Formats: sequence, structure tokens, C-alpha cells
Amino acid sequence: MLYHLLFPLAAEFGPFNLFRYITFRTGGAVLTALVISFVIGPALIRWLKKKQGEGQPIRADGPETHLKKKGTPTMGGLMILIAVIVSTLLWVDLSNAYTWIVLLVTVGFGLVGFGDDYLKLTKRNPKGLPGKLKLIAQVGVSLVASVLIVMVTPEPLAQGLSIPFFKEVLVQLGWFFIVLSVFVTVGASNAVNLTDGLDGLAIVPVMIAAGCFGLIAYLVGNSIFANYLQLHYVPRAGELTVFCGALVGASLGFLWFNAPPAMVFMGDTGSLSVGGALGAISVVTKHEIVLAIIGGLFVLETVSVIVQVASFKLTGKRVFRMAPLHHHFEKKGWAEPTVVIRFWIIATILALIGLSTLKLR
Ligand code: 57M
Repeated sequence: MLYHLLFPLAAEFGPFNLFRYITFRTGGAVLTALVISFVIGPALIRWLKKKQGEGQPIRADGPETHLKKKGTPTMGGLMILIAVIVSTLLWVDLSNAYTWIVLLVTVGFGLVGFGDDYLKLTKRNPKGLPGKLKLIAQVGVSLVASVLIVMVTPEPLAQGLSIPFFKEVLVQLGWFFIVLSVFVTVGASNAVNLTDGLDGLAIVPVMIAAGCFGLIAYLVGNSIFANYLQLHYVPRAGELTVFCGALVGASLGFLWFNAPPAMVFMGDTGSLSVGGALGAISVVTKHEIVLAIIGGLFVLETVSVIVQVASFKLTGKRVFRMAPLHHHFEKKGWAEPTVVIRFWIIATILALIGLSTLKLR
């Protein structure tokens, strides 16, 4: 909004020229989202605590150390959503279709998560929305978003899958690209959701991934940098850097309150929406496969669940002491902050490997 209000006045007041630059507006988006989270955080947590009474239902079959978390409010994702949405709308070029599509995914998945959290809290049942209904809603939102992405992306990029390390390759998938895009968006959303089980565990890797994708969107959206690095140039995708900046700022603000011992959990309201947003951004920027590397921690957590459930169903035996993976290490006796910080280290290493794909091709 500021771009539309202030940039046209640049002739009268030179410094308004800055609003032309994505980098300047991204800096503004980071700071705005951070300040919004800090300002609304305490009141929001007090309000959630008052409304929720006993807070997030804690599973009796979980690690015993989690029972002391009773009374912690959830749905802190509302803080992230408000900060990201307000900051993005303030700093982005509102004529950019990609930003609206990513906002649609963020809000749509946020609503699905909100419904799930609401049911968990009002029915005091840790299961929440029936799994099938949740999945149908997620597929519905990402299907609309995927069709829109294909419609606004120029040929031959629209339905092409780019492969890391191979500069020229663009595999044309036709309508199957929509299936892939839905899979990536829903998969990323659920993977972040599964990871969100220890204080601070999910939000830092989300912040790292948002930072990496901010850079990727900036590079693929700039013809000079894209040509230099031999990336597929996606016109107007650079504007997503502003959204990623807002997500970094909001995540940092949320971490303040989610730091151990957490004052609030993000809930599905937060985990589904930020995961979905990262998935959609990877589709727009043609970096779907790279997301699996940068967000490799989320992939590892998800694979641990798949392996555990499959093994338990087929053989009656468990591969891990408990799934997802973070519970395995807790059960082995690692303290919660040890698991969290070591998982952050793994997320950072994977992000660096993911970023190296930009140059190694
Ligand atoms: C939700 N939710 C947390 C909080 C957060 C198929 C199955 C493996 C799925 C998996 C599952 O349901 N995972 C997704 C994970 C919950 O946190 C809430 O949920 C939101 C995210 N969706 O924002 O609102 C609990 O996590 C802890 N927490 C923190 N700090 C945070 O910042 O400590 C969360 C955020 C909170 C709190 O204790 O209550 C969760 O874990 O429930 N299921 C599981 O994770 C279960 N695994 C399981 O059953 N494994 C089986 C196999 C055979 C399927 C096995 O290994 O035996 C475990 N979940 C729990 N306890 N809590 C089982 C034990």
C-alpha cells in the first residue's frame, strides 16, 4: 500500500524513490511484522489464555516431560498471521498476482488450522478436525492456488518442473504439474505441522526457509541475476521477497513468546498456514525440489512418521522409540532444548546445502 501511496510522490520528495526497491520494502516488511508481533503478542496470549482455560490438550501417551506444559495456550499462529498479512499488505506492490495467491494459501490453510484448533479446544479432544476433512480442505485451497499460479506464469515455465543442478532442464508435466503443486503445498503444510512438537522447534526452521526463499524469489524474479546464475527467470516473482521478509519478522517475533518454556504454541492455525505458504512460494519460484532440501528437517520428521506407522502396522514393531523424530530423542533422554537446538543446527546445514544449488549448476 505504501508503494502505491508514496512512490508516485518521488518527484516531489526524492527519498520516496526507495519504495521502488524490493530490498527496501522487504526490510520494512521484516521490521513491521516483528514490531506487530511484539506489540500484539502479550495481549493476544492473555486473551487466548482467558478463552482457552486449560489451553492445549496434552496427550497422556506423550513424553512425560510434556505434562508440565498443561495450561499453555495455543493458536499463537494468529499472531504470525496478523503480522504477516498486515506487513505484506503495507509493503507489497498490490498489483502483484503471486503475492495474492500466496496470501490466499496462507489465510486458507490458516482457517483450516483454526477450525482444527477450535474443535480440539472446545471438545477437549486432541484429535481435532477429522483427518479426511482437513485434507480435503487443504487440497481444495491448494488446488485453486495451483491453477491460479499456472494461469499467471508465462510459458514455458507455467507447467515446467526445474531440476536442481541442471541449468537448462525444465520437465514439462502438463496437467500433472497441478497435482505436483498441490502435493508440495499440502505436504509442506503437514510436514511443518508434524515438526511443531517442541518449544521453538518448528518456527526457527520456518524462519530459515523463509529467509532462503526470500533470496531465491529475489534472484529468480530479477532477469540479470537469474541469467547470471542460470536460473529460470520468473517475471514478477521477486515481489514474494517482501512476503518472505514479513514471514521472517513474524517468525522472529513469535519465537520470542514460543522460546522455552513456551508462553504460547502456534497451533495448527500457525503450522498449516506457514507450511502451506512455503510450499506455494516454492512452486511459484520453480524451486519445489530445493524446498525439500532447505526444509529437509520437515521432510525427515515426516519420513520418521511414515516409517513408524508403516512398520507398526505391518510388523507391530516400532523403528523409533516414538514418532515424530523429536520424540525419539526425548525418549532417549535428551533434554528438550538439546533436541531443539541440534535440530536447528541440522536445519541450518540443510538450508546451506539447498542454497548451494543456486550456484552449483
Ligand atoms: C501435531 N502436535 C503436538 C500445538 C502445536 C501420525 C502421528 C505420528 C501424528 C502426530 C501428530 O498428530 N502430529 C501433529 C503435533 C502438540 O502441539 C500442538 O499441535 C500444534 C501443531 N499442530 O502448535 O498446538 C503438542 O506438542 C508439544 N509442543 C510443544 N511446544 C510447541 O511449541 O511442546 C508443541 C508446540 C503440545 C505440546 O506437548 O501439546 C503433539 O505432539 O501432539 N502424532 C504424534 O505426534 C504422536 N505420535 C504417535 O502417536 N506416534 C506413534 C506412531 C506409531 C504413530 C508412536 O510413535 O508410537 C505423539 N504426540 C504426542 N505425544 N503429543 C505421541 C505422543
